[in-house]
Amino acid sequence: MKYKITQAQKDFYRQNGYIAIEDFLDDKELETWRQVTDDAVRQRLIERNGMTNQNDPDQYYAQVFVQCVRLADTHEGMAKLMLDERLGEAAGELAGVDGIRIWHDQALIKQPYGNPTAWHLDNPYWSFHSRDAISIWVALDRATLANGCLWYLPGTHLTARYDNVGIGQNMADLFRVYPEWRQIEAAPVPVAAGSAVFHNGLIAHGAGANMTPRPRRAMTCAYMPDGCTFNGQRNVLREDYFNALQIGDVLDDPRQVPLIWKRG
Ligand SMILES: O=C(O)CCC(=O)C(=O)O
Ligand SMILES: [Fe+2]
Repeated sequence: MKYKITQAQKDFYRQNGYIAIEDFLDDKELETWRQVTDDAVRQRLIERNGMTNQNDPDQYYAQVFVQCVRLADTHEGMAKLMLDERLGEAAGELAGVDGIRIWHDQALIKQPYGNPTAWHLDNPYWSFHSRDAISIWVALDRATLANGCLWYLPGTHLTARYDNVGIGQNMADLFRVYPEWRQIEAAPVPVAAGSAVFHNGLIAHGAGANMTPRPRRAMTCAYMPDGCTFNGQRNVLREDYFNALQIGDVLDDPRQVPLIWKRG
């Protein structure tokens, strides 16, 4: 795993809000991530009882991708992959924070001829607000312009706000709230299988349709800097924990938001 971050990578990330790290996983690790993700997704879809968008009445969104959230909660192999301190170190060094907690993992499988992923921001959905939240997106298949690689509006993390525009069917809905971003040239990030793309929780990003007859698989994880506080939104919080929280409380339950890395 190529988890050691260089100064040049930090500089690029801070300025643009994303960075691709080619060949982040070696061949053996990639094979493991593929197997574990396929197994965890298969299991989750059989359960059919939560944390997947495949039960949603919104048929458009169900065909953007198969989305399975917090697979590490129910799959031991996935928990082992996600709790890896090296992932936390890479995320923490890029973000420039002192500790990294898991917010949620998420498999995103864009199916053959799946719909595009409209422009959106991630952090406004979550139960904490932070300008330093960061996610990792690992390509389990080569991600290309043809099958729905990620696209970013570089630098938008610097001016984004926390109001949630939501993700709908229209690619351009985000620009109703951020008209000043309309003129920004979008940057596609095609990557080889096993590569990782990190992005800031406030950067505008999306993906094209999958115009191939093969799936575009990605395994991702969203991270919360240590010390973030509850903003009142439920998102993926367990019901009992959510009910016990007051706005402003530090989110530090080790089951809900495990700390995977702390600056030494
Ligand atoms: O995989 C995609 O199409 C979108 C990914 C995304 O929005 C994310 O990882 O936050
Ligand atoms: Fe996203």
